Amino acid sequence: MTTTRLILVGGFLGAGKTTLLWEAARRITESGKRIGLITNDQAPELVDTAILSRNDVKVAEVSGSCFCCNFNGLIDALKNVRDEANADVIIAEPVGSCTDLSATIIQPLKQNLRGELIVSPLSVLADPIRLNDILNGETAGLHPSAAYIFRKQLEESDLILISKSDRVSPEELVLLKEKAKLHFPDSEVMVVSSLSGEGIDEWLNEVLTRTDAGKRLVEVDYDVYAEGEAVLGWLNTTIELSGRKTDWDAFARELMQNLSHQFDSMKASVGHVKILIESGENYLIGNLTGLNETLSFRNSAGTSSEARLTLNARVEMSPEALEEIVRKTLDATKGKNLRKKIVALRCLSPGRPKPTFRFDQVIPVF
Ligand SMILES: Nc1nc2c(ncn2[C@@H]2O[C@H](COP(=O)(O)OP(=O)(O)O)[C@@H](O)[C@H]2O)c(=O)[nH]1
Ligand SMILES: [Mg+2]
Repeated sequence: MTTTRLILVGGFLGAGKTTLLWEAARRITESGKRIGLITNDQAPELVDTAILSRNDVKVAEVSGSCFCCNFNGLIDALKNVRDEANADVIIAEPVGSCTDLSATIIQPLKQNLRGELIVSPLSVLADPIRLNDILNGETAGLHPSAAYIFRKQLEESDLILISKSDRVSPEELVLLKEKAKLHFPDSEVMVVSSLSGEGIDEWLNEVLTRTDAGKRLVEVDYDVYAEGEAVLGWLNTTIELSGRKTDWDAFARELMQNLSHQFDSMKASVGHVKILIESGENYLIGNLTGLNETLSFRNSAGTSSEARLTLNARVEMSPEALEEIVRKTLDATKGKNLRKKIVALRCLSPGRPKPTFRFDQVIPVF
């Protein structure tokens, strides 16, 4: 069996992980290497998997549990991607509310797949606006226990990647980088933008050559961690839309605006709300990663009489309340003659994390 390299890209919900996976996959493929991707969620019907699969690379999904609580699912996915795509490099994106990856994933992988898998330094992405707030001792609009997870992710990282650098001025970035280094002196800090391309090759150069993964373990209070996850309602749904010709981009905007206004008016903190509307070859992605001002759209699903909507929402409220809001908003969103057939819907609040393994020492790499 040849040695495959695994790059884990962590970071809080909405940090830009999936966008970076897409961009990295493109660049690695261009360089002549074969790549596979692994997504992860508490439930199936994942927008990320659907988006990444459009990139013509092999994508495996570990759903129903995070990597650390379903370590064997991660191993199966790794083997599946490696064998089917004959992958030189695999990039895996853990659930955004997950932490303690060094102790629960990286050390067990280093021990159990020695000789088969080279693990790259743990990269953790952080949205610059949220990061700045966290470094200032605030909670970035999150529940304090969710903000604790955000900080723990950074603390255990080998590489902190300040993402979306195109959204911040160069002067602010310099300050932010310095501040991040002061707070997390054991991690290296880099700056990337999947949009402008800044820093991506530099980061790839690090993670494609280095082997110092999971250099340290951090203490994690699992009661706080569990609360940080449990405050989020989690909803994944796929809906078939059909009827009269509909402008799907207008439909998407109305749906996301309505959802966003409701969450804002309830002061419900948004981890991430993401939609994908696919109509034939055309598709549109909508993203909300906080207050209404964070709402953004990419591409176009055009106008047609049929489309498929996948919606993932992680919002601070009970799953029941989240489901009611999503159902009502969908009903109220334009296209009265539009049929909306729910083909899958899962709504939950993540249970207490119970990792398959938790190592208490760093496994050396020879
Ligand atoms: N401006 C900008 N936005 C980005 C960048 N990377 C991701 N985003 C946006 O951030 C939001 C969350 O991205 P996503 O990759 O889904 O984050 P994830 O939840 O960490 O996987 C989306 O609206 C993306 O379009 C970037 O480099 N620049
Ligand atoms: Mg993602």
